[in-house]
Amino acid sequence: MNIQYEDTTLPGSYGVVGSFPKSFGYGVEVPDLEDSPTSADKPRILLMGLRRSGKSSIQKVVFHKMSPNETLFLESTNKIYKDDISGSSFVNFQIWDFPGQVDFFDPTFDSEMIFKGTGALIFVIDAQDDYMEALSRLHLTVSRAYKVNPDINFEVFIHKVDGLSDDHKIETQRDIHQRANDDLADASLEKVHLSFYLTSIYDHSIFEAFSKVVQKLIPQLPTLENLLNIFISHSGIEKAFLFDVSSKIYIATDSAPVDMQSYELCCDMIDVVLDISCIYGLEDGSGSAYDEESLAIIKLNNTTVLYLKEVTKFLALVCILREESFERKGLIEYNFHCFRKAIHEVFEVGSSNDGAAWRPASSSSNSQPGLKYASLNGSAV
Ligand SMILES: Nc1nc2c(ncn2[C@@H]2O[C@H](COP(=O)(O)OP(=O)(O)OP(=O)(O)O)[C@@H](O)[C@H]2O)c(=O)[nH]1
Ligand SMILES: [Mg+2]
Repeated sequence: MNIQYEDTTLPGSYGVVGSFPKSFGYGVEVPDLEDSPTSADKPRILLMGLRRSGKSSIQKVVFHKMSPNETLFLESTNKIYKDDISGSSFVNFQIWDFPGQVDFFDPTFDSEMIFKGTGALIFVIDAQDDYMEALSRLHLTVSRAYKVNPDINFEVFIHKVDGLSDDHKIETQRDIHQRANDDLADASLEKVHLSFYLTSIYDHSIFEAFSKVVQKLIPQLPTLENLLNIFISHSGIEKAFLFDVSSKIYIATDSAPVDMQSYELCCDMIDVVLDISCIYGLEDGSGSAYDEESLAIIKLNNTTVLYLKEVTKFLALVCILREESFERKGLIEYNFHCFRKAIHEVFEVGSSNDGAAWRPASSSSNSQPGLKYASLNGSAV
């Protein structure tokens, strides 16, 4: 098959991510010119898999707010669709959506060029279909890509699991995991690590899986996690997520385990805040629904409080806490102020004139900005 490239920069589409090198700029607005060095250098995530496995649907639902039902009308992809999502997202990466019928043996398929600058390769398997062919294609794809670039993160989305019972889901994941790793071992490629996720566009699982894929590509992740841990432990907060507002991907959370319900609550809160802000917050319909004044507190009827606050142009902190802890609102606000300052230090403001560009402040991703938080008993730590 003759591979062609389609490069589209949709208005309001996301900035894109790849393997984020230290020099990587976050959310920098760069014009996306075909084959320009900037465009080529952008780290990228590839979406591969058999025809109709759901690749384009994933990309449209996560990054273009398409509703899951609308994906029924998507046409089959016949060229590589390069989606540059800088401009409205914290993470500056590209997503390349491949046609299902890529022929690796076609001379026009330039695997060097495609896999060299790739941070993550997402292989989508339709779990509602017979997956044997998908497994052999997965093996072929991974071995090809690994040969060119052993640093790629290989991520397998066991997709469309909305049609499966819970037992069936677990069994399918176990079986796919086993077979895929056996195939790699048979080819003496046991060094290659595959990560598996159960996903569906009909719930939040696809956003959660994408969050984890993106997090692996952020060199500052340990620092962000530490900052969140310190922030929540001194503020009486149960769970905190640092969200990329436009995609609802969380780029970091504290180290307590994530349960789907908490994540869904926080995603829903972002929707509520943006919707209310769009309807009532924009003067004469202009401006942005999310800005430095964005702040929301929602009290649920089960003594839980949700708290959302702007951190940067693209990021928001969303926390879940008990009503009792919220009585110390001043303390939380003070600690948030410290947290926000620390995040700004981590992603030192870049040189772009609107202050939207973020760059890693130092090459040491574990360095902690020297900030003091107030603790619950009042002392600074
Ligand atoms: N039930 C279910 N259907 C899905 C899901 N994701 C995608 N689909 C459906 O799967 C069909 C194929 O989706 P596409 O996104 O076009 O698949 P693709 O992998 O891009 O296909 P090609 O471009 O031909 O390679 C569509 O009818 C989608 O509605 C899912 O999570 N659950
Ligand atoms: Mg497609």
